[in-house]
Amino acid sequence: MLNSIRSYLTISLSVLLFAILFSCGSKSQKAEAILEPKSGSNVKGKITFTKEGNTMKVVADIEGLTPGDHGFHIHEKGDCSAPDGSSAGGHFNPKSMMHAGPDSPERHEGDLGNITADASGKAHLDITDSILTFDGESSILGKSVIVHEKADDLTTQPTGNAGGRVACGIINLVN
Ligand SMILES: [Cu+2]
Ligand SMILES: [Zn+2]
Repeated sequence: MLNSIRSYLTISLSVLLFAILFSCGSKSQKAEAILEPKSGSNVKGKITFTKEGNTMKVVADIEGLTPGDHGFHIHEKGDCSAPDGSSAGGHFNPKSMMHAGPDSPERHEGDLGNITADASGKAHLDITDSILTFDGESSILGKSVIVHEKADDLTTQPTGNAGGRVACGIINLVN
């Protein structure tokens, strides 16, 4: 009698655990970074990262920029504390690649190219990326997004010569 109750409980618990694990695994994961101004700028904004199958959708809305192109990267440290954003370290590069543009198969994982501000200083970006991930050592979670003063030339090593850092935000999972 006691044995059958025990095995019934064991089976029930296993089914429950399996159900919990399965529902977590199948949920689409989303993260966001809220930008704070750096280097005396007025740049603000939000970036969302949504995992869709094997790709990552990246949507950014940023304001307070000078018109034109601004380097837009994920940097290796989730630390925006320095007034000039230098605490975020270099470009996120877990696979030791060269700096390049977002469409290059060999690039820093964090190389998202440029974001372009209009005459009013607003920039909108909506891209799908095949390299960014939330999994393992290449996960962008806990890293930071940096927006630069100048355009990323997609060539100069290892920074793209994008100048100072005008905004910084840490990437965190959201529901
Ligand atoms: Cu950068
Ligand atoms: Zn880079």
